[in-house]
Amino acid sequence: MISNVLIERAKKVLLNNHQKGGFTIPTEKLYPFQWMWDSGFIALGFAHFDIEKAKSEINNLLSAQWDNGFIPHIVFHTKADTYFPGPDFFQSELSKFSSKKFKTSGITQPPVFGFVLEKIYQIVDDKKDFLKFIKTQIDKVYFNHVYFYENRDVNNEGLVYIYHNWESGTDNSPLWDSIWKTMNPPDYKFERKDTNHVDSTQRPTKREYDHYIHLLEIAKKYKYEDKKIAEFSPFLVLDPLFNSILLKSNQSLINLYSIIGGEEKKIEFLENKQSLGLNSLNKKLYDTELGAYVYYDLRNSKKLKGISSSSFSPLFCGAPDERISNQLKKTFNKKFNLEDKYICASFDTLSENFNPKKYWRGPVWLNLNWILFHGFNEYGLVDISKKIKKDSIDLIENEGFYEYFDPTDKNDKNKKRACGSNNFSWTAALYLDFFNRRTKN
Ligand code: 2M8
Repeated sequence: MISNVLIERAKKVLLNNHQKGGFTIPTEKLYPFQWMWDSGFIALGFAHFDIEKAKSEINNLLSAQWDNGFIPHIVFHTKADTYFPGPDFFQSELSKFSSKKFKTSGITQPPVFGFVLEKIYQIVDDKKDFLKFIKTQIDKVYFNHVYFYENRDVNNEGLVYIYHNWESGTDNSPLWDSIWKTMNPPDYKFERKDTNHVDSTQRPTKREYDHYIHLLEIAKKYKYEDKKIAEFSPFLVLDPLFNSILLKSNQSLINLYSIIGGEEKKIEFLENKQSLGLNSLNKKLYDTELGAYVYYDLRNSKKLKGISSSSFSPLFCGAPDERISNQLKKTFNKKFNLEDKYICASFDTLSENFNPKKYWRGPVWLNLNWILFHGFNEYGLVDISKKIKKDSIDLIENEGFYEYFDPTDKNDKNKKRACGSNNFSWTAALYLDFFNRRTKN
């Protein structure tokens, strides 16, 4: 299909998912509220054709920030009964810090807003106007980073934990399986809504959901208090993707504060965390044996040995030195950059746990592709970054703006690879951004 037509369609997907209140849902029915990291990518997409919508997207999400700096992963601006768990389950009001303005969830997601503000600043024509907007938002993002370092960096090593698989954004990664084995949650009674909207074989199982719900019950029992969660949650993980995004956003905040001027104290705080965090990422999460970054299970004091698309995300924040980046390239080529597969499967394609159609256990996701594209590109590994961009665009042009895609049998032109929900906002948004960018060479 001609790209101009696709560009118009991508804009239409975003505009159709945009709501009256000035925020955008990821997709109809399956995700009927505003989601945190989705919003960041959506704002970037809007910035290519409607900067006011990009601004209101960011402003709406950040205005649900809690009094302690925490930013929730879902903001329930409006009512909808097509999603579980909703506001009545999360009960954000249990926390003394929660937003008084909106009902929200009580877990977070990867902190994308620092780098999103900077990327948008780089692409807009009217930089003066956008800088004015940045000045109204940047302290909220900074406050959020301070929240992370003060509450979730239990070893003072510049790495912050997540306490729920939904905080990772890579919800049912096979890497959580070993943590589920340490838990034995009740067989909860609840009504799943997601499987009414998409093929249930492409979603997590009921037993997996029992674990997800159980972790939330524990957090609610302790009124979402970070100290208690750190003490009692069976899920306490250092995630290379989450931390790379935080570090990338730190750097963006430093860059933007330098442009604004007069913010030396904040810059100093961020720079300290930056050098600590980059160092720890390499020391604690890089696994020499696997030649890739891995997750670290703080509760059980061990690495979660396995390779996923997140394993290469530290390229995005500039953590790897030359030795590590060379090794990452080799590992990537061996397991993900293959003749018969689209890049980038979300899990090790050579593993027995790889499942090409099941959510975060194998399919290609556009937001991870976008992060990896920038990571490899920044390291000058343009043969890979160009391929990521091409595969991303090809998948969308052949299949549509789906949530995720089956990467297998690349040469089979008749294979149906579209998975999950159609008309998915971040797929459309990142198509627009991919289309407008060039690789280095
Ligand atoms: C998916 O996660 C939600 C929970 O947050 C769900 O399955 O109900 C994930 O893909 C997540 O990364 C994404 O932000 C969210 C909305 O698109 O959907």
